[in-house]
Amino acid sequence: MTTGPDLADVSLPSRVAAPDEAVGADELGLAARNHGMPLELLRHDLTPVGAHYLLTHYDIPYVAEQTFRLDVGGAVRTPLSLDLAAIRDRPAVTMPVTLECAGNGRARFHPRPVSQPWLHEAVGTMAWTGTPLGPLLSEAGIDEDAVDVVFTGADHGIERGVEQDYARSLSVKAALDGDALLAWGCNGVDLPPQHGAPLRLVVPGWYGMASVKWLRSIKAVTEPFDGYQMRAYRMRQHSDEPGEALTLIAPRALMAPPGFPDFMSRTRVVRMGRHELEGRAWSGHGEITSVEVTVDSGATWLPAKLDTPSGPFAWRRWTLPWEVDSAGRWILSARAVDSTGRAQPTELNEQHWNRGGFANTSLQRVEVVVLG
Ligand SMILES: Nc1nc2c(c(=O)[nH]1)N[C@H]1C(S)=C(S)[C@@H](COP(=O)(O)O)O[C@H]1N2
Ligand SMILES: [Mo]
Repeated sequence: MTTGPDLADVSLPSRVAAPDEAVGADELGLAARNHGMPLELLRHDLTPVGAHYLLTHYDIPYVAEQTFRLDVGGAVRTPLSLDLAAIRDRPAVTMPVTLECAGNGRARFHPRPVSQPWLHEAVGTMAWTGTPLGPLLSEAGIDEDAVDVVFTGADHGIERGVEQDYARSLSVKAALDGDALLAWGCNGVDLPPQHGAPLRLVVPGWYGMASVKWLRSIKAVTEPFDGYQMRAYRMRQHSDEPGEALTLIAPRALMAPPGFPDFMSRTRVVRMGRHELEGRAWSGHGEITSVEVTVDSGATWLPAKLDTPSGPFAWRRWTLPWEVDSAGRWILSARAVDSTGRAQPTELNEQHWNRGGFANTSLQRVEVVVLG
């Protein structure tokens, strides 16, 4: 960690926007780098590679495949240093995994925590190809007294005055027994640079911050890992409280916007007749067991039909026929419940605010004008 006079101007504390404060140029800059998935692509089971959302805290590092090594060390019996060929020679699996940024929905909080200003679109599902993490760690032989496994990326930056390599940890148990992959491919192609080439971690069911891109080192440690990114991703009301760590993804349903949009407002325009509403729902805690949809601004809720998901960590498609027989203006929305009973709010304007702007699963508001 480096702090000092040179970093004074970048050591600012996190900030919450004033009630009427517009998104600033710094937030716009982040939004332009870290694009979301256009919501109409919720119609696709797998998100096309270039349309999956992106979240990169610093720069996309240049990592040369020829000289790449993954170091596995720390509190292990047999430290390993593997090149890409050795990793790709290991048993491979391909599985669809829905990734969602913990900050998805942040810009819809009132007041708005100033950071990457996601509305709804920080989500995507790709078929990730890689080798399971657990067996590799077992071969290295994690020491009995190790508690966490730290994953470090090749990217480097400063956040609130703290200079760092991007690093996150999992407990030894989650790393050994979980479903995490060391992935080199997505949707049948090699990882592109922006998604972590040549190798990244993918932790199914967890918010995206756990899935470390440009992975260069895995280290078992005997003290709980307390790096910057572990302290940052916590639910807090005030900046001085410890807060609760973000882990698994909370349930959410989104609707592919029906009809056609107005260019600026994105308000939807729909003609009278029969439409099929559709979208996707997901949860890191368990299977989605119900999706309810409102077509009358929250007055009534109708059960949607659920398709079979393509895997235990992939979003689930839902559909609902919608017969439109009168002109008007409505808010449409959907709400998800999972097998653990976790659920989205029941009211259209209900929000559970926190200072980091995390896990905002307040309901989507799809504004629709029905033409007469
Ligand atoms: N090395 C590294 N890994 C990272 C990040 C990062 O900035 N650096 N961002 C994390 C966050 S916050 C998210 S939401 C996901 C996004 O993955 P994607 O850009 O492939 O969609 O990557 C995670 N892994
Ligand atoms: Mo994220």
